[in-house]
Amino acid sequence: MTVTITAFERSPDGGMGLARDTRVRWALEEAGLPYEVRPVSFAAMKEPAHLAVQPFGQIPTYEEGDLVLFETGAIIFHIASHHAGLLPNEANARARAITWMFAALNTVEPPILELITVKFTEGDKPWSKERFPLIADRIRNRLGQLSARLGDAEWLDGAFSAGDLLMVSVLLRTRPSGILNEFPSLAAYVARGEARPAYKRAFAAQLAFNTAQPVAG
Ligand SMILES: N[C@@H](CCC(=O)N[C@@H](CS)C(=O)NCC(=O)O)C(=O)O
Repeated sequence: MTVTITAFERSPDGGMGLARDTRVRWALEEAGLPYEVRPVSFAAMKEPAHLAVQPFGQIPTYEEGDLVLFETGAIIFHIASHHAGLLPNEANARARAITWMFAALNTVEPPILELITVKFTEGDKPWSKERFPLIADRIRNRLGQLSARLGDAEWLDGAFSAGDLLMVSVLLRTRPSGILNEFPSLAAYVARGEARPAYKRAFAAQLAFNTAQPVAG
């Protein structure tokens, strides 16, 4: 059955791979699933047709026959549940990998998103300069804890899993600020993720998409 995802018509990052369709593309590539991409403009994202699919007016979404999903965690969990390679079979190992999926989205990503918001959406506010270092320190705290847990392991818990896929995707968003490189073991962990052939295919696909000819009109 054909899988269709949505992505920004033009990602604000110009193809750096930081928009959330990249993590879904990566999971689909790891699972070996072909997919199509439906571009959505910022205006269309807030219109009824898209809101019927994504109630918060965001990308990405995932369509597979009658099934329509939103939220990258749920989409990647669905892909990982139906295809080999992203979640271990053994029940406890599987539960731990799912724990890391939640940790990536629920514990590590929130302060990273705050930094992006204060920089790009609230950058003109008088307090943003003071707030920025406070949030940066919150990210450093989380990354220090994560780095301590990872130690010199290759992945977070045994073999590469959807937990690593989400954690690497989230950590990539700290690279532009320079914070990722303050944690060499996490920078190396992210580089291992980026070196996976499935990630490379996903990155190349989103780059081609975001740097294609400008949309007319
Ligand atoms: N929790 C959602 C977040 C989705 C999200 O924030 N998507 C961004 C793109 S990466 C978006 O559509 N932003 C535009 C907007 O919110 O108006 C998920 O993981 O799918």
